[in-house]
Amino acid sequence: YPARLNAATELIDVPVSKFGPGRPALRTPAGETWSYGELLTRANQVAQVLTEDLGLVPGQRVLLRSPNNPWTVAAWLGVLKAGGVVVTTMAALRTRELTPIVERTRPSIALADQRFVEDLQAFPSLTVVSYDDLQVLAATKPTEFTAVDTAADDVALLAPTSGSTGAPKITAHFHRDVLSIDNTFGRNVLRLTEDDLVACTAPFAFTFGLGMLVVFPLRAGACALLTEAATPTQIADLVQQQGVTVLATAPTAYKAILRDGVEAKLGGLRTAVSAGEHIPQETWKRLHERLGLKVIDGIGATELLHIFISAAGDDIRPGSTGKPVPGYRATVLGADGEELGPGEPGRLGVIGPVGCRYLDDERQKDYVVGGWNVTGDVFHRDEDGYFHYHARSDHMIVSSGYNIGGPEVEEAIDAHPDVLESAVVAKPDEERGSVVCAFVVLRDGVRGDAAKAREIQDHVKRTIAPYKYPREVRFRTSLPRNASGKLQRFALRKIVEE
Ligand code: 3SK
Repeated sequence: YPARLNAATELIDVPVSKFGPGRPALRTPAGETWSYGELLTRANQVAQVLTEDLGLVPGQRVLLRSPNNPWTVAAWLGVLKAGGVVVTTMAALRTRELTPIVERTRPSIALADQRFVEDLQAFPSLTVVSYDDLQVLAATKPTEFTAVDTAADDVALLAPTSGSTGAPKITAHFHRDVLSIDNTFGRNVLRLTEDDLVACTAPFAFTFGLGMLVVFPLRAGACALLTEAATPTQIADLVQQQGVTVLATAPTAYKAILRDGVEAKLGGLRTAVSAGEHIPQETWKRLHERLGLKVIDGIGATELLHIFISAAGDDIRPGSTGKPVPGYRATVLGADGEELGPGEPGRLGVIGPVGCRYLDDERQKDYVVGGWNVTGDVFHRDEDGYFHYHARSDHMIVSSGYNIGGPEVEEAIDAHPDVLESAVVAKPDEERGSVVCAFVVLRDGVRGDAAKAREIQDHVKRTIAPYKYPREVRFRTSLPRNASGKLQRFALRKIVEE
């Protein structure tokens, strides 16, 4: 990348010249459409509101709080154009969860959808502007704005990540990082075209959503369908009604779509992407059998901004997550940081154009070890260089000296016809060190009693090595998930440790 680079110029000014101002850039289910030209105009006007009315100077941080909608994209680009730094937050967070983020990132301005202004009033250091007011102010501004001449390695984005304990870490990403995710995953794996309409259930505040709905579509001249929180069934309806060609969501949504028997509504998809969690093989296979779709699985991290191991089309090897995305290298590390050979499971290490930079955080030294970004996932690499997922490193259960990968047990439980979903954790046990404890959500109308627990245990013993079976089964009506839909396994661990 050139030394001077403003990511927003590359994401909107350049596409307007390349694809024309009239192409649709953003759509909403309510029928609103913003062209590339309109998005550029509004981003320019937001930049002027920030600099002229709110006194933003380059390097200052601007917190955004909103569900996915067109004004958030304009705000995102406007902040960057004005030389500011975007601080992303999930709309679902409340004052209590916003407090450590605001304290750590110290934004001076917040732009928020009017429905989400209230929780921000708790922070006297913030000038809070609602989108309603932003629109009024923006309408008075000229449509042109020359982006601030930022350096390629000026920080553009501060993205909080909750981590498994819930204590937020703030990842910092440069202007060049924002473009880099397109030059790696976007161009080489996803390959959007101008004809694509992309939908993604992840909020922009989760960098999976930012890439899928802002960075990749804008750079390809494609259109993004922006939806606020939607259930998997609503997503399937939208895909069908709106003619979505590319869907990106988490395995949980694909599982729920299959469970509800509405997968035929995804029939118009050209591409489907799964990230956020490992997709069980059973789910991948069923989508392939029923729709002919080869879902692109991917593992990414907020620390590395987006996906770094994945595969598409004929490169997909079912059961494996894929190979390092072009631009990245990956390895499997042993307990002492040594690189392990094929077939040996260990901690995943990744190096590429984007790496982890926590804002003032001791945990940096745990994440970047010997130059590798150590993501906290256990994988093995096969002879052909494909990476196979085992578990989060904190999701290996050691019982009587046996290493049991949690996801493997969950896949076995989920294959029981009465099970909707499950999550397993290690329960401390005097005799065995720990035992596998399963939290199981049953399908509607199925009774969770001791007989059903035994049936599930026997089913697991028949499906995988019997020593891996859950010695304890607890029935639940749902599993705890965070605002981006990730399972909060730490909440389950807390229950069994009490
Ligand atoms: O969790 C993931 O797999 C992920 C994917 C893309 C971007 C960011 C994340 C955390």
